[in-house]
This record gives sequence, structure tokens and C-alpha cells, in this order.
Amino acid sequence: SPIDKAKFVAAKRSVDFVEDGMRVGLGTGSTAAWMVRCLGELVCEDGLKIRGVPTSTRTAELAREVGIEVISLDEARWIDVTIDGADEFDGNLNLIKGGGGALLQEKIVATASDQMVVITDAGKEVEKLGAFPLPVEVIPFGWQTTKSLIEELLISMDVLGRDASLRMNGSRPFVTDEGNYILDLHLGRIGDAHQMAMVLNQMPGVVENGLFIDICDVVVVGFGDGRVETRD
Ligand code: DER
Repeated sequence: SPIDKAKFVAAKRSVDFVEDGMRVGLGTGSTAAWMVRCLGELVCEDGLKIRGVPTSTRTAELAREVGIEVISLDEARWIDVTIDGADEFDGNLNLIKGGGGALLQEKIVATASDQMVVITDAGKEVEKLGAFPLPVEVIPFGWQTTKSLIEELLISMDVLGRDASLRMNGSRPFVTDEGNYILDLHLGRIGDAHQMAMVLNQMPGVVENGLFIDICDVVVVGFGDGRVETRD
């Protein structure tokens, strides 16, 4: 499909940021999966020497499958470049991430990197963040109280919508790699993303949120016709 083509060409271009000897943060999601496959080819066919730091168990599995040496963030200590997807990005390269439920490890790995490169199809570019539901990772203990407190807090915030919903996996709550739950906030439009990110993480029970503010350095945008544009 045109969207798959767009994701593939963005992923293919993004591996230009990877050099021999690098520690590479490996993102999560369908676009990042293309990037992992492209890197695997370079490792197996061109002898590219890299160590991959995955942002989810499923990315770790795929990386091993395609022949990439996987190490933990603790072993890597620091990362040269992280390549990951996003659900939305705006003109300041601020992001909403977490559609795939890996936002906690993704944000930790991205923050521990010299450079963060985001790869997306063109449909992810927005004027204002918030049309995509904002994922918030919460510990399971007291999650309904946390949800109510967040909805109450949102009343005083510059947003269009204030509903939060527990992300489900079939008939049970979705559980993250760390064993936490995710609340998706249906905000419609976030007036001040920096403030929203700060305020949410002050809430007891909240582990992390999907707003990536001042973290992304470059966005590589793929189009259905095979074109690629870079935003930095
Ligand atoms: O969960 C995530 O943050 C993923 O990177 C997601 O936002 C992008 O997934 P996609 O590449 O499958 O659209």
C-alpha cells in the first residue's frame, strides 16, 4: 500500500545516519521494523558493525532474527543514534509516541542518545499535537483513581477533549513490557505540549507520557510515491 511504501522509503533513508561501530537505539512499530530489517541487511551483506539497543521485547526479537547484535542500554551506557517511529510530529519536531505501547523504553533510549532520528509516513505531520490519543503509562495500582485525577486535571488545561480510556488487549488491559497499563487521553488538540508533558508526570501513579518534547533532532518523512523529505 502507499503507506507501507512511505514507511519503507523513510526507513531505508534513515540507515544513512548509522556508521560502523555505532551503538544504535532500535525503535518500535511498523516503520521501525522496516529500519531494523534494512540494518540487518547491511550487517549481514556489507559487514556493518553495530550494536543494537532495542526499545521493546518485540524489537529485540526482530533484531536478533535479522542478525543484529543486541545489547542492553546498561551495557551500551550511551547511544550514538536512535531511530524510531512516531504517531504525530509538529513543526518543532515534538512528537506523540506510544501507539505501539513502548513509549517508556523508547523515551529512555531516545534521551540517552546523541541523536534521535524519527521515521514516518507523511500522514503523521500535524499543525498541533493531540488528534492522536496521547498514551500515558501508569502503574496498575489504583489506576482508576489515577484516571479520575487526570481527567480532573485536564479540566484546567487548554485541550478540546478530556476523556481517558484504559487501553485494552482483547478483553483484558494491555500490559507494557514493564507490566504497566496505558491510558489513552483523547485530547483532540494540545494547546501547550511542554506544559502537558510536565504536569502529567507530576501525577502520582503516572510513569511516563508519550509527548517527546525537544528530544527529536530529525524527522525523515516518506511518501507513497517513493519521495523522502527530511525535516530538521
Ligand atoms: O509506539 C510507538 O511510539 C511507535 O513508534 C509508533 O508511534 C509508530 O508506529 P508505526 O510506525 O507502526 O506507525
